Amino acid sequence: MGYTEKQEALVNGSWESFKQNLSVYSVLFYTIILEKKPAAKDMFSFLKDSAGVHDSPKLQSHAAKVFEMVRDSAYQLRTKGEVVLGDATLCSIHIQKGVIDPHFEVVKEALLKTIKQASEELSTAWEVAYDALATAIKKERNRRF
Ligand code: HEM
Ligand code: ISQ
Repeated sequence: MGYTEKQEALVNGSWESFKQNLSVYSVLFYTIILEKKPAAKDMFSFLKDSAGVHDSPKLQSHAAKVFEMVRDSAYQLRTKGEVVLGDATLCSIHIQKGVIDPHFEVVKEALLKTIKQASEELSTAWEVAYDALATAIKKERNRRF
């Protein structure tokens, strides 16, 4: 079964809730990631030198970008049935930072938990969109190396 309009609407709805309280949810997102994988702290330039996770415009904009991309993947899945990466530099950044496959599961779990907090309802809509995007990123990486 393809990605439905209903699934896309669900993603857009919870994205709105997420955005309305971006400072809270972006801190929550990073906190869950670092709980799972404390070493990830040194990977992010804007976390490296701070003790713990603190709200900042940088933190918010980086976190928002990830959610925004998953939201865009939901749109792509509904309209053309696949996810095409728009930004080719994205893969280089992740390779350069040493991101490996298991990290995608950590980010996935944190993203789903954060969305659940923001919207109280969670279907597989976010999960399907995230997985399609993560697969596209990994595929592009494997194609290059
Ligand atoms: C950078 C998106 C998965 C670690 C970025 C950037 C984007 C992005 C848009 C560049 C600009 C920015 O940070 O705002 C995504 C998406 C992912 C994903 C959509 C999953 C589908 C991961 C994973 C890790 C990771 C699994 C591993 C922990 C990083 C790091 C940077 C980065 C360390 C550089 C941040 C910096 O210091 O500037 N990612 N990412 N990403 N990503 Fe990801
Ligand atoms: C992954 N890639 C880029 C930015 C991020 C911000 C928070 C958590 C994971 C991320």
